[in-house]
Amino acid sequence: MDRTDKKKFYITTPIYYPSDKLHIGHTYCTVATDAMARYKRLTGCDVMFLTGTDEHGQKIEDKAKEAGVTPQAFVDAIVDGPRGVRDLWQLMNISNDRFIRTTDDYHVAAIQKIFKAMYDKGDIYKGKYVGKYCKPCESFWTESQLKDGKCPDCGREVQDAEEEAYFFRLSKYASRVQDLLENTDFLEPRSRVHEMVNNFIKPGLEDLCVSRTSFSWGVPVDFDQGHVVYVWIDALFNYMTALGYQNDKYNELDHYWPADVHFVGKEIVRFHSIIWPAMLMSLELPLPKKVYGHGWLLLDGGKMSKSKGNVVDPYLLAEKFGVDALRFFLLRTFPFGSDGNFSNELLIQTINVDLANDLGNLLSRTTAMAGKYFGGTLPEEKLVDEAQDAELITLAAGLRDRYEAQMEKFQFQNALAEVFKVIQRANKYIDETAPWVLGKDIDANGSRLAAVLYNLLETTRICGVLLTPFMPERMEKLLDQLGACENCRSWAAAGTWGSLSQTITVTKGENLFPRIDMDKALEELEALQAAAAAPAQPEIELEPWEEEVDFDTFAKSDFRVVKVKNCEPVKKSKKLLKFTLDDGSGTDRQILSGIAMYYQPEALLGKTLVAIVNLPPRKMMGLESNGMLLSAIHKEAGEERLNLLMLDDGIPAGAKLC
Ligand code: ME8
Repeated sequence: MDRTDKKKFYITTPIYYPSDKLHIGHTYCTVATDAMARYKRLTGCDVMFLTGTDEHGQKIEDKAKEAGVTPQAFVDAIVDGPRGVRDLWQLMNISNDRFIRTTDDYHVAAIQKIFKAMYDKGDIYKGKYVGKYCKPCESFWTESQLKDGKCPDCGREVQDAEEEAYFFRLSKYASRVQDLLENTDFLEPRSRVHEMVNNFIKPGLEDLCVSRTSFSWGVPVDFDQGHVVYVWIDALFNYMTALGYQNDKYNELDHYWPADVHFVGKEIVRFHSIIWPAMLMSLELPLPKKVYGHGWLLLDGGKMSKSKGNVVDPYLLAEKFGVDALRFFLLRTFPFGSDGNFSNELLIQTINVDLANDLGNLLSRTTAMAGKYFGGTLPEEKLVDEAQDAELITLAAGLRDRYEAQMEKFQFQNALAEVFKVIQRANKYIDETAPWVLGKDIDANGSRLAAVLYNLLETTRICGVLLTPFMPERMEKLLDQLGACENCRSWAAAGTWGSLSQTITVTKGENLFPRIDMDKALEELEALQAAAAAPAQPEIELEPWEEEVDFDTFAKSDFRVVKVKNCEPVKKSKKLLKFTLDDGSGTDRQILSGIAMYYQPEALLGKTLVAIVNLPPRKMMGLESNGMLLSAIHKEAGEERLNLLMLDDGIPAGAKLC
């Protein structure tokens, strides 16, 4: 079938903020989106599944500064580095079709055009943002950011201040947004509508501040230097730039937009259900069909967060219990629209009860009996016993429709409950039919035994197909063990009893869901979590030692204290920074240094550094460099680290090092 003949389905996750490594709460939303995308593909839809990372903003800038690296290097490590965001999604078998980073060039350029379009329309205007200012830190704060009324960074007194900023006319769209929320199914679950309307719209929507000048890590407003675009405008439009809106990188906007659903956590529903539609209304663009606000995974009743130190590492859990078991647990246990309490005990219990006991036993008992009594291949002849078989067959034959009804409402937990009702009924059917008794006299009871085993295999197949979006890798193995043909794995076959060949050959394979010893596993997990929480000892690699030189040669090197008067990137160079230095001689000294990956130029202004000043001048990128700044270099966990030598600011420029 051609792509255009299929029903399209565009689904997104929030794009993650790479200020820290992701935890199990982030994994929850992405796994849910993945299950939905896989389900839609199974039903025959043409799916676009987008995820990515939201990489701008003050928090990232601050964290990068703390880590002594540029914001770009900081986010690169969390997104693309080992055990980063991309690695996690690969491990979790996430089938996203696209991954967007808001630092991607095409996205940045598109955001500038979008900002300008709203400005040209008159929906973005320049005004004054009133807040608090900390002079020593040169930082602008809002009232709510203050700590006990003081600067949250240094704890000193702050003063009233104003900052020039751009505003979006959110107020203009208040009644249209209210109408959208109250009179359509745009936002679900319904309880979130009341929260939005009562808490945010009814008290009066104020215009939204959409640019900042107090930090620089963001998309620059290209018609007003010094302003960067508010991170939420930058972030929300990812859903459209990733399809080609205002850029040439992709060309799928007409095909996939509007999105069928945005899955988002409950704390960001406000941005998605008020600000996002208002901006789309401003640009006269079609609105997404739905925003679904899911609940949080809680630990001990509180939201997980790195700052609380109670992060649950998805890597650890997936490696210990298996990716599919973890995926299944997340969606089987917690109702998607509400909060749920995560615990390791609950995870192990779910694996043992649902997967090892119910599903695992059904599969292993059935395939083992088919092997034992028929050498793996069922005979053609079957003896049907209506009275005994009808209930199981009716239940299994109607499962796909009941499952579909729940999946269409994003009720993963209920869809899985439907599947497990059938699995439990099948296990009861084994007890009722007692195949091991029939097997004692194959000549007399062989055709009845064949019918019983067929009913069990067929039930397991239907359940296996419908569980595939949740456990793609394990279910493929399960269907292989059943000998299910390609056609038997389709959506159509999931709704058709009797799709499995009457003379099917099964193979008893590996135990797909081994039982877990709760006490032992909890103990091991605790040890692993403690080891992971302990600060890792990074592997340090040093440069090779140099050969000996005589003292006179060394003494000829003239090392001087220098002060940074100016520092800026060299155009068209990714590596070089151009320094204007006070070396105490009364004439400025220019030095070029290949450290742009490690430092932001403005962070070095006024710093006291060390330079060797009697090297012959060198030309780089057409500019002259007179000397070299000294820095310490080493490798940490395979990555190059560089630290400029910085001295006490009390030492005067020109002082000689000896
Ligand atoms: O909000 N349980 O990014 P983010 C369930 N960049 N979900 C959780 C969770 C938990 N314990 N903790 C976090 C952002 N999440 C923005 C999104 S979209 C245009 C921009 C969810 O990395 C959270 O609710 O802070 C959110 O939906 C998602 O993880 C990303 O959070």
